[in-house]
Amino acid sequence: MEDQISESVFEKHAAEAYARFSQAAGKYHFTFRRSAVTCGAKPCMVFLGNHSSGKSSIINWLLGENVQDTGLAPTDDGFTFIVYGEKRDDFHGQAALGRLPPEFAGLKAFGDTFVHGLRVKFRPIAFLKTVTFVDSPGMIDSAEETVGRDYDFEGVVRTLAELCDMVFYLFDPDKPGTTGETVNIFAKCLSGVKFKLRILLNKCDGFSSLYDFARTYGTLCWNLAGVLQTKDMPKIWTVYSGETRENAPGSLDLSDFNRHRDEFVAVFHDAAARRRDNIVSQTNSDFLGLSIRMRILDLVWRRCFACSAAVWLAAASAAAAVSRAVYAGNAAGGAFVSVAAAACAGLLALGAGFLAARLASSFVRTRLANRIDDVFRREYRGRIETGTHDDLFKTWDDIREETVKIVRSLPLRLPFFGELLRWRLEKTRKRLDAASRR
Ligand SMILES: Nc1nc2c(ncn2[C@@H]2O[C@H](COP(=O)(O)OP(=O)(O)O)[C@@H](O)[C@H]2O)c(=O)[nH]1
Ligand SMILES: [Mg+2]
Repeated sequence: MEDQISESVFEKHAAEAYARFSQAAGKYHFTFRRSAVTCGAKPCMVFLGNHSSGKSSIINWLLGENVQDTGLAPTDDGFTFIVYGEKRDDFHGQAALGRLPPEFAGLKAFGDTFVHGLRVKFRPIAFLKTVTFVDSPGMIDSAEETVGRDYDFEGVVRTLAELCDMVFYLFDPDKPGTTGETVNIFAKCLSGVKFKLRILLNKCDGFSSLYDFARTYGTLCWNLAGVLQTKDMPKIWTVYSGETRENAPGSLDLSDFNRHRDEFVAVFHDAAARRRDNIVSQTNSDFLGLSIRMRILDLVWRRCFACSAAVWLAAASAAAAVSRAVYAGNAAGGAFVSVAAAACAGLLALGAGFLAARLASSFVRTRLANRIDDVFRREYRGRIETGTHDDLFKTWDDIREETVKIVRSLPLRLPFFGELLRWRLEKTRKRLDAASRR
């Protein structure tokens, strides 16, 4: 009970923080990875993998009911949310969109084709009181076929991976390779959220011999090594769905797989704790990222402002001097001629000043973009020297590339009191940190 209260206090703080800083994030061209936190929402698990890798079957098995259609032929063309409801009800398309858990409301941005394939199924299954499942359509085996999707499939997977609390990625012995869309998904969509990823080698009940299993497991590891850029080999859960079976005559002994499968099921028991961990780490990296982005862009803006102001000042003095000289030079032509000539010369000098200020500002921005790591290190020198930099470098790595692009070319219309905003952000970060430890 106490846990629940502290959890909801933390979620409340996190939700408020996201709402309070969403406008500032927009100004600093920063996209939050988790754009909203819904207090009291259930942990959510998404299942990805080739079609017929057994995603729907494993969900049915976990729920103890055939909620999803299964079969060798592709049975799904869209994503299905399976949610707890007192009454069983199925919703498709637009109707489903309105019934998504609130944190997923942003999915509508993926367009009509995506929404058309969307389903929300309400089921009165006790297990669903603690967790929500998302079943996905299968990946496409060859990279060329990905163009066949009428919506941004990778974008949807990326968003789901960020919002869900666990990502299960299934392989089956028929396709232990990581080809086509699978490669893209691993490389693009799951970077930064690999800590949520659980790799499952499914259908382990189908191996006919130890040799058969070793060959498949080896192939999967070999293929994963190419796409998962980690030094350590990730854990691969060997599972199968359906009734627990003992070894059938002539096939592989299943007792080890059964043990492994129990471990896999146990993961769902601490789903709530996992959600909390995810929100803590995501809010931490979101707000630290925003704080770094603000600090760097504020500095760039200040430098540009100072440089442009200096150029303007010089241009204004030059304009005044030129006007005075032209006025004196044309004194013989009468007052009107000399004033007009002086004004023209002054305006020309100011125009040149305007151009020079713009050039100077763009020069400053290019220079800072080229030395962005030095800028970052100088700004955070204190924290780096004292060793109190926690996730500073990792967060900087995540936002560095985009920051360089912004510094180089995007318009900077920053709030005038950036320092004050950053001070408030830091205060909020500390408050969130304290709430997460409670
Ligand atoms: N032997 C075996 N077959 C499975 C297992 N899981 C799924 N299947 C079969 O694989 C096929 C595809 O399963 P499905 O759940 O529809 O895959 P999905 O496309 O990933 O949702 C079906 O014919 C299932 O009966 C499993 O654990 N063991
Ligand atoms: Mg399926």
